[in-house]
This record gives sequence, C-alpha cells and structure tokens, in this order.
Amino acid sequence: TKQIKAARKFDPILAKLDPATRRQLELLKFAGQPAPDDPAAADQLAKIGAEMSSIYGKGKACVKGKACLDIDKASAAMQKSRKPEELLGIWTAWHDSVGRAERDLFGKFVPLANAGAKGVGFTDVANMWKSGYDMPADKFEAETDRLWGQMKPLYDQLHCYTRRKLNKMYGDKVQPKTGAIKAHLTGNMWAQTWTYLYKELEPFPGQASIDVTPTIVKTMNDSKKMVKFAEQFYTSLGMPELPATFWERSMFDKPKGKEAICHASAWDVTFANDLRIKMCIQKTQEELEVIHHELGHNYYFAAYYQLPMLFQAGANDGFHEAIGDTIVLSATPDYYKERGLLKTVVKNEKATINGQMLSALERIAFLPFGLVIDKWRWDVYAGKVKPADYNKHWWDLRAKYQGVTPPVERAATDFDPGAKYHVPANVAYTRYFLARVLQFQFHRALCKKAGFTGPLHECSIYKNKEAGAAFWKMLQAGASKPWQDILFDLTGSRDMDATAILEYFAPLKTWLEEQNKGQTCGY
Ligand code: X8Z
Ligand code: ZN
Repeated sequence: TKQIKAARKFDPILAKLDPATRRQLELLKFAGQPAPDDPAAADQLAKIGAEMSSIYGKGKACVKGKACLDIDKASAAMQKSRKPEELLGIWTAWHDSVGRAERDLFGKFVPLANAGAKGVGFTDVANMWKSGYDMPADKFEAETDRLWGQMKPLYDQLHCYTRRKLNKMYGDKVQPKTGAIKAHLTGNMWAQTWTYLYKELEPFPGQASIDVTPTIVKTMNDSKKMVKFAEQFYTSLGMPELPATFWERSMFDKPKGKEAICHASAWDVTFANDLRIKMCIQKTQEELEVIHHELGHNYYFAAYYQLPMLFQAGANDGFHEAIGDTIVLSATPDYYKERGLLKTVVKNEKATINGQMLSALERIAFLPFGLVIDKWRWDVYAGKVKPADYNKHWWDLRAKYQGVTPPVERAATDFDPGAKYHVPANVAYTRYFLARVLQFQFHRALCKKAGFTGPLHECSIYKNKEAGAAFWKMLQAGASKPWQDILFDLTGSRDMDATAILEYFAPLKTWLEEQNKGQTCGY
C-alpha cells in the first residue's frame, strides 16, 4: 500500500516516462488488496481475512446421525448420491454451518477492504477490480455482459435439457418441470458444473466410454503419477520440465492429522521459478484436469519469472486461468487412448454428441456461475445492497443468470456466498468466466498454428512444437503489454470473443435444439 501511494507522485509526469516504467507504475495499483490508512483498521482487515479463510478450510458438513464431512468428502457424496433427502441434508449442512459462520466477518470485511481501495484512488473494491483490464471499468463490465449475451442461447438449451432430465429422475415434487433447477440436484455443491450428471444425461447410452476415472483409479496409485502425466503434455509442446524443487516443495495430498485448505492453488513463492502446487489430489478425471489447470499457472510463472516483478502476472487474470484449461481442450479421446487411459475410441456422430455433452456440463454450465459471483460482489462492494439483503441478492442473481434456486427457503441470517471458497478467500472470480471464453480462442489459434483443419472439438495440439512455441511466447510476455496486444499476437484479434466456444459446441447446440423442440424452455 505504501508503494502504491509513493508511486502516485509520478502521476503528473507519467506521459514523459518510457512505456515500460509507465506500465509498471500503472500495474502497481492493482497488485493486491490495499490496506486502509488507519493501522488498527489495517490490522483488522488482515485478521478478518485470515479468519474467514480458516473457517472455510476447517468447514464441515454435519448431518445428524452421520460422520461430519469436509468439503472434498461432502462434494464426493453429492457427486454420487441420487437420493434427494441425502443431497438436501449435505447441501443444507454445508451452507448453514460454513456460510453462516462467515456472515458477520464478511459484513465487517467489506467496509475495511473498501477503505483500502479508496486510499489508493478507487471508489471501492468493485471499481478497483473492474479497473484492472486495460480499459475503463464500465466498459469492462459491458464486455462481460456482451460475452454472456453471445453464449446465453447455448446455456439456455443445456438448462432446458438438464431440467427435463432431472424432472424425469426425481419427479415434479423435487424438480418441477418449469422454472429454476434445484441447486442440490446438480452433482456439485455450488451447482457450478454439472459433470457428475453425465451418466443420466448421456445422449446416446451404450457408446464406448469416455470416462478415464476407472483407469486412473487402476493405474495411478500415487498422486505424483497424475502430476507427471500432466507435465508430459507441457513438455511435449517443447516447454521445460518442472524444476526439481517443484517435486520437493509441493503439497499433492491432504496432510494426515491436520487441517488444510484443499482448494487447489499454484504458486511461485519467491517470484524466481520456485514453482509449487497445493492440492489434495483425488483419483478422478476431474482432478486430472485440475492438475493441468494448476500446471498452467506454473508454466506461466516459469515463462515470465525473469521479467520485472510487476510484469510477472497474466496479461489479465483471465489469461492466467485459461492456460491449463486450453491444454485440457486437447485431451481428446484419441489423446487419452495414445496415453493409455482409454482402451477404445469410437468415432461417429453419436460419440461426438456424447463427448460434447460431457464437456458442456462442465464448461457451458459454468458460464453464468462464473459471472454471478462478482456481479454480486460488485453490487456489495459498491454499496448497492445492504447486509440485510446480501443473501437475497445472491439468490436473485443466481435465479436470473443461472436459473438455479436453493432447495429450501433461505433467510436473511443465511450467508450462502460464504459457502464458496473465493468469497471468504477474497479472490475475484470474473477471471474464471473470462478464462472460459479465452481458452477456446487460444485453442482455435493454436490448432491453426498446428495446421489442423478439421472441426475444433477434434483438435489436439499434443506434441506440436509450432503450437507450443506460440503458446510459450505468449506466456513469456506476462503482463508486459496490454492484454489486447498479447491476444492479438496469438489470435489476430484484439477482443475477447465467444465465437470460438460457439464453433466448438456447434454440433451439440443443433442436437439440443432438436431435443428441446416443443418444450417450454427458460427460467
Ligand atoms: O478455483 C479454481 C482453481 C484454482 S485457481 C481450482 N477454479 C474455480 C473454482 O474451483 O471455483 C477453477 C475453475 C473455477
Ligand atoms: Zn486457477
């Protein structure tokens, strides 16, 4: 905070400075959550932040008469169970205990965090977060709405199909035919991805399986094996191996006998290629994809660690979240077969639609969720919602954008946003929404570099050195230039743009429209 303020004295002469110095001074303003001027307030902000994270990390879902579950165990139960009463029990236990415990702390956190943002020249934290994208804050907000507008028709089709299937599975009482989807039925604590509904939603049952979880369980007894597997994709592109210290200093498994924040993260602890991940790896396809995601962060760190400190960041934070996800888009059935995780690959139209459905339940279902968390926080930090309405506003937004509703009535004393990691951890979330869009733009550009001419969803850049070199070059630029310039260098476009994701999912969209014909969709 002191440095940001000290840098401010150069504002009058910014235009006279060389572009790199000017940009570093500019980037310094967004280098983290600034502390308020009053030392007591600064102390409180830090303490409350740590306290909220700790409560989340220690959180348990305790259902009467059953053993208490940490978030990983509760999630696993929600992925598997198809008993509405059991799902309701776990959902309610987690939200009631963790969410409510965060409520008062978060109420105190907001004005303190805002005071910090004000002290360095922003109106509030929302304004600070939205200003970090090389464009005015209101223009950035409008960009997110524009992107959502491009993708909403596809989401609406997926929502319509999913709601109908859930209605058939559970009946009108549990999941009505119209309106919103009940959050506890989606196979995910936050209804943010619906991947675990795949078996029930599979368009063409009886096709060759595309689920690699069983082979992971059989062949990868050690978590490190899964990480090695992911690393090999990056090295196949011509990127370096992870440093020896990565293997020594990372946390791959949940430590025995003590609490730990298991939410996956990636680090360069000393800003000098001291790469690490922190995870509690489980043996599933979803986790293998999360490992690829985290290594994407590590490879970004590795590519730019020699730049000046303030350029050691993603072109924007959405870029950082999109790197590993771009790699996962190349994990096609053919790729998994080549790597020994799938035995047979069948290629026909039915298999294509099945594969697209699995992917959409993760990537399309996520879109409005990726937007809603910060739509809510933007309103909260800007003072547009009062604490008494925090929870109501949360569910209003979730109903409006996601078409998702809580399974039981919620009260003003509940605080359901606090039950999602990034709220107590105060990590901005729009980055994940942007990443969903960007990863398909990157994928399309890299596939072109690789000389691939077929449909986008069949492309894999595995082992392709041309694509690898182009990707690495983008990573090496870090935040040294506005993201628009960096995006242009890779893709030839200066805008974030949803046409690539729509092109990728074109076959599924046509199929869903056919399935939903004559139905009353919408929420
Ligand atoms: O938090 C994450 C990563 C850590 S950077 C595992 N993600 C979001 C989430 O889990 O809510 C990845 C996708 C969205
Ligand atoms: Zn991430």
